[in-house]
Amino acid sequence: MQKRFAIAIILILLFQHTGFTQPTPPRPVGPVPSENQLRWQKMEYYAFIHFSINTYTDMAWGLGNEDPTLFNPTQLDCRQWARICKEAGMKGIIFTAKHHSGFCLWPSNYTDYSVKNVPWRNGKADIVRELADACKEYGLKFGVYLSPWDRNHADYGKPEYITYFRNQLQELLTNYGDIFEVWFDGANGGSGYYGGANETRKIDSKTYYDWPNTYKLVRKLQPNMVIWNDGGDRADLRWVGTEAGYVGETNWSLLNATGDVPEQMLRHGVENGDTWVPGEVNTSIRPEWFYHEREDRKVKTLPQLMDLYYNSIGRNGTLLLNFPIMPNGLIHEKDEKAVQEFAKATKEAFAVNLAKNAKATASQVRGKKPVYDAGKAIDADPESYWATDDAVRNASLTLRFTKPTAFNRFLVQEPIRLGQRVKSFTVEAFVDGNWKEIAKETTIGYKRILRFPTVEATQLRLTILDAKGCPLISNLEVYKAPLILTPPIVRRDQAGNLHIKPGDTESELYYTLDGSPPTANTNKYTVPVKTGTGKVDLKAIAYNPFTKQSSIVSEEKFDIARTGWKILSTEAKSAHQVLDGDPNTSWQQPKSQPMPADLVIDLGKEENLTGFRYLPAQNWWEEASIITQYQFGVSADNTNWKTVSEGEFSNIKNSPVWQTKPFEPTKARYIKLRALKNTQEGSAPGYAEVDIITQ
Ligand code: FUL
Repeated sequence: MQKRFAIAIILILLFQHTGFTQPTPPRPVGPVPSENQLRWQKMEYYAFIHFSINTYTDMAWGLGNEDPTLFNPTQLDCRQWARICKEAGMKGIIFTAKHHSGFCLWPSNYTDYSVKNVPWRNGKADIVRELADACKEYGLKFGVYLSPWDRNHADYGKPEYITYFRNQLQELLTNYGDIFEVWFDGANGGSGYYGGANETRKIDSKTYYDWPNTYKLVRKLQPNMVIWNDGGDRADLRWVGTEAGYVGETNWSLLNATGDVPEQMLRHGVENGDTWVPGEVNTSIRPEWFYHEREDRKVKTLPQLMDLYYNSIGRNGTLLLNFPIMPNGLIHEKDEKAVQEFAKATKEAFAVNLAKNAKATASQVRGKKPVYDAGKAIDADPESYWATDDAVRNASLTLRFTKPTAFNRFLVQEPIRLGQRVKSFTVEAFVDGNWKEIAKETTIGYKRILRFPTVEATQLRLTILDAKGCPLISNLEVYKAPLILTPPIVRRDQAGNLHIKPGDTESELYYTLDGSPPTANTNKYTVPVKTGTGKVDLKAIAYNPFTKQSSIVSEEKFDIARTGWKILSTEAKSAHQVLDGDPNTSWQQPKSQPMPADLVIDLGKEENLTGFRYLPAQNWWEEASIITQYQFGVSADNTNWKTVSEGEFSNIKNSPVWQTKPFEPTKARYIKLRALKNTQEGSAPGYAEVDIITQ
C-alpha cells in the first residue's frame, strides 16, 4: 500500500515537472453574457429604419391624430432598404413597426390606425412582412421597434392599454419569423390625441408597463431575442445615454439589476455591476430620425461616420445606424452613398493586419502552457486566448515585427464569455531603441480599437496594468489606416462674416460662394470673408498640399445676416451669443425667470419671414434647459403680436439638434420666441442660436 502511494506521488511530481498536466482553464470573473447577448455583440453593425405617418407631416414625433390617408409611399421598396444595408456590411435591420404616433405599419387586428386603412395599395399592405421577407432574401436579421408610448390609443395610461400593447407584441413576435431584437423606446412626452381626448397623460414608467410580465411573454415567443429597454426594468441591452453616436471610452458591459441608471452609468456601465447589460450606440445618418428634405445636406460625412465607428464598435459597443425613409418609400441616394463610402473606408482601414506575421511573446503564460501562450492572441481563432496565472493582474504581450512597421490603429479583444476583466492598459511602440507610450486606456471588453498618429516601430507592447482577474486576450490586430481629411467647420457671425476652420494643422482651405464645387483652384481662405447682409451659399474644403488630398465638401446655406438685430427682452451682454453663429456658445434666461419665458428680437427692419430655427445650448445640462413647447410670434411694432407657429420640439432632449419650424409667409420686424415648457421643470431655457428663414 505504502509502495503504491509512493509511486503515485512520484508520478504526480514527474508529470508536473515535465508539463504533462494542463492548468485548469480560467474561471469566469463577475457576470458573463448570455448566448443571446454574445450572438448580438458579434453583429457589431446593423440598421435602424424610421418610417411612419409623421414622415408625411415633416415631424419628429407624430401627434397621434394624423390622417392615415396621408400615408402614400408610392415607390415603397423594402428590398432597396435591405440591399443598401447588406452592401454596407450591416448584419440586420430594426424597423419602427409602430412609433409614438401609434400608426401601425402592419395590419394589426387590434387597431384601425394602420396601413389597412389607407388608400395606398387599397389597404392591403403589410410593410413589416415586406421588410421581414427582404431581410431573409438578403441574409439580414430582422428586429422590431414597438413604441410603448402611443399617442393615438384611447386607453393609453389605463391598464387596458397594456393588454393592447401585449397583443401587438404577440402579433409582431409570432407572425414574422425570427426577430433578433425588440426595441422598447422609453421616450414619452405625455401629451397626445388619445382617441380624441387631446390631453396630457402621465404614467409611471417604472410600474405602468409591468415589464417583468411583458418580458416573460417576449422570451416565450422569441427565446433567442435580445430586449432593449431604456425606461423600465433592466433588459438585455442598454442605451448609452445619447443619440449623438458614442459610448464612453471606459465602457463596462455591466449594470446593477435594480436601482436608477443615471447618465454616467449609461455612458460607462458600472465596473462592479451585478448584471451583464452591454451598450448599443444608436444614432441617425442625418440629424433627425425621420426624413426631412431640409436635411438632405446634413447627411453624416465620411469623417463623422468613421468617428461613429471608432466611438461605438471601437469602444465595446455595437452601432445601430438609422436611415429615415422618404415619403416615396425609399432611402435617399445621399444616405446610400454615405454608407457605401463608409463601408469602403472601414474595409481599407482594416485591410492588412500587421500583427499577423509578427512574433508574439508574453511576460507570463498560464502554467507555461502553449495552449495559453501569446501566439493565441494573433492566431485568428476567436475562441483561443492568451492567459496568465490566476494571481497575475499585471502582464504584457509583445509583438515583434519582421521589419520596421508603420501603424496607427490597434485592435484588442477579451474573450467576454469569461467576463470583462481589464481595468487599465497601455500600448507602447519600440522606436529607435526606446519604448514610447502611444496610449493609456481603461476598459477593453468585446472589442477596443485605438487611433493614434502613425508611428514606425519594430515592436509593439500591450501592458495590462490592472484587471479584475487574470487578464485574458483573445485577439490583437494592428493596422495602418489611410488618412481621411476632415471637412472644415463653417459658420457666419452676426456681422455676416464667414469663418472656416480646418480639422487639422496641415490643411489649406478653399471655398466658393456661387454653388460651384470648391477645389484648390477656387478662393483660398485665410481670414474671415466679408459677405454683406444677404443670403450666402457656402461650400468649402480642406486640402492637404503635400498629399494633394481634398476633404469632402462642407456646405451651408445661410439666410440673411443678423447684422442689425437687437435682443430687446434682456439687457444681459452675453445674450448676443444667441446670434453669434457659434453653436458652442449660448445664453440662458436668468434662473429667476418664471415661465413662459420670452426672447424678443428686433430684426432692424421689416423682413419677409417663412419660418424660424432654434438650436438649444449644446451643453444645456450644465447651466440651463431646453425648450420643448413653444410659441412663435411676430409683430410690426413690438406691441401687437400675432402667433404664427406653436407646438413641440419633439425628441429635442435626446437629440439637441437644429429645430426648423416653417410657417405661412408673413412680414414682420419683431419676433418673439416664447418658451412654454422646458426639459426640466423649474429651470431656465437656454439658446445656442435663434435664426429666421426668409423668402
Ligand atoms: C427616441 C425617439 O423619441 C425618437 O423618435 C427615435 O425613435 C429614437 C430612436 O428614440 O427616444
